[in-house]
Amino acid sequence: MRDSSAVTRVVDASDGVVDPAVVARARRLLEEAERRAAAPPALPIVAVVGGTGSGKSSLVNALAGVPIARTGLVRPTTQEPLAWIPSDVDPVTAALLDDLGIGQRVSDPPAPDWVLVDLPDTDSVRQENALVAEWVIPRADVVVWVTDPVKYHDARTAEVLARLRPALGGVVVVLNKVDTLIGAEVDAVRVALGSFAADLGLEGRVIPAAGAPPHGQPIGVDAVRRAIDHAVGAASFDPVAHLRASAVDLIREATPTAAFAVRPWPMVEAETSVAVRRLLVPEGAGTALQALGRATGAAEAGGVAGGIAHRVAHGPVESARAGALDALERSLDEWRTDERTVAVRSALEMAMVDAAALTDAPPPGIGDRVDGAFADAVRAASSKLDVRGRPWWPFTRALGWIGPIALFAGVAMAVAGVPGGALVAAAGALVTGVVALLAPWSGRASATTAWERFAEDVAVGARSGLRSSVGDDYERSVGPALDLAAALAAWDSHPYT
Ligand SMILES: Nc1nc2c(ncn2[C@@H]2O[C@H](COP(=O)(O)OP(=O)(O)OP(=O)(O)O)[C@@H](O)[C@H]2O)c(=O)[nH]1
Ligand SMILES: [Mg+2]
Repeated sequence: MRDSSAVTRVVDASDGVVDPAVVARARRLLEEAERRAAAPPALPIVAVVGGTGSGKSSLVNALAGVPIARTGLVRPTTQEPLAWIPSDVDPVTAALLDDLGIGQRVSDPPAPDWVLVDLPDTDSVRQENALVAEWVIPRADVVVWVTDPVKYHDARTAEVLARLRPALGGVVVVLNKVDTLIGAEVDAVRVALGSFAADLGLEGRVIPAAGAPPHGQPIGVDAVRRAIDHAVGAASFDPVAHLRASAVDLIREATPTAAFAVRPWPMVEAETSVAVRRLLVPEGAGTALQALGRATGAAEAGGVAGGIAHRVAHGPVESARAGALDALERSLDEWRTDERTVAVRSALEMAMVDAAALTDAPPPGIGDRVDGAFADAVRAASSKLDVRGRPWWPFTRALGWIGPIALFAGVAMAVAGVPGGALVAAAGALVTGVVALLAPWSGRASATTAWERFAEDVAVGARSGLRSSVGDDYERSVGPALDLAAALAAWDSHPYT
């Protein structure tokens, strides 16, 4: 996706996340791109580049046929770019030359169907020259690299061209000043320069030329002109795409790495609430609640039968209840100091610090807010811990009394010789046994249901507590960074990097 909306989205999303100066530069590139997209210049721009003294200005003069550019012995000579233009240059091309900062223009004699720009050097001590050259080079349709037998292995220009290569359209390589070579040397240097250029990613033929030999006529000027014509025709370079891609590159480089690491709140929330649920719903508390349920069931659903059965199996009901309540409370309280609680809290705190770093906001203190959210969740869910009140308990409680009474009465009747005594005793024993088993079991089942509801409510409560106490701040802080990261991810990597 390399259209204007994708790049606009990136630049818009960078506001407030990356350095405003960078955003402003990116916006200027976009404006330039939009201007060029809306009104493409009619004429291709051909930029003449190279080290100082390689003979760029002299070659421009040779192409023009008359001296239009100043040449010289003093290095560097050219300090301002000069454009040789056709006489009927269109306003859009003229505006582009303004954008490129090329004020000097010569149209006498008129240039062919392209604009030839004589650039300052890329390698002299005057560093502004290289800046001017590097500004124009990636915006030109064709680049003519002029080098000579002495400095063709020009590291500085090579570095500039290699770096800008992805942004170059057509490239013409000229081996200038061949008049200083004799015979076979020309081919040897040309081959060496060709492979040096190929190593930089600049394919194509090397044109031997001499723009201003001290003796005799210029050499190879027509061949250079034809090579430029050919490169102009073949250039598939899209300056608009390049400008847009450069704007995205600027933003990407200036985006803090933390922006790519931030996670959306729902992800943080989901992880935190799983951890919180495990913390606030400890196994020990579940076991304690089941003991409490069993004792409560024995007493409340079992009458005397349940009480005796519980005493035999687990000791007195009252002390079992008191012990279970204590254990339950203890294990629910422990989360506050549990090291895992501390770990959850600091994980959240880290996420918030990362978020705050992106927006320069002070990191919010969240320890108390997290504790508060958890405590609220436990408090709200605690009513669900009630293990009493199965509807059939009054009935079984009655049976829990009737059974033992019938058992004793039956035994007494049998001893007294009353007929049917044994039957009554057997029925009493049966009822007593059933109630003694059923009552604690029912209490335990009731506790298990209560525990499940509690656990569910704690999870839901902790989640919504976290959202209201931490999540909104978090989302506010990381929102812009997430938007920018998403916009950058949606921007396909482009051919210029
Ligand atoms: N032997 C020889 N010398 C040349 C040729 N072309 C230019 N020169 C000389 O090289 C020197 C530099 O020429 P310029 O055209 O000013 O070089 P330039 O690349 O424009 O230099 P800057 O403007 O400083 O970047 C001058 O003294 C020219 O006379 C050539 O074909 N053969
Ligand atoms: Mg010059």
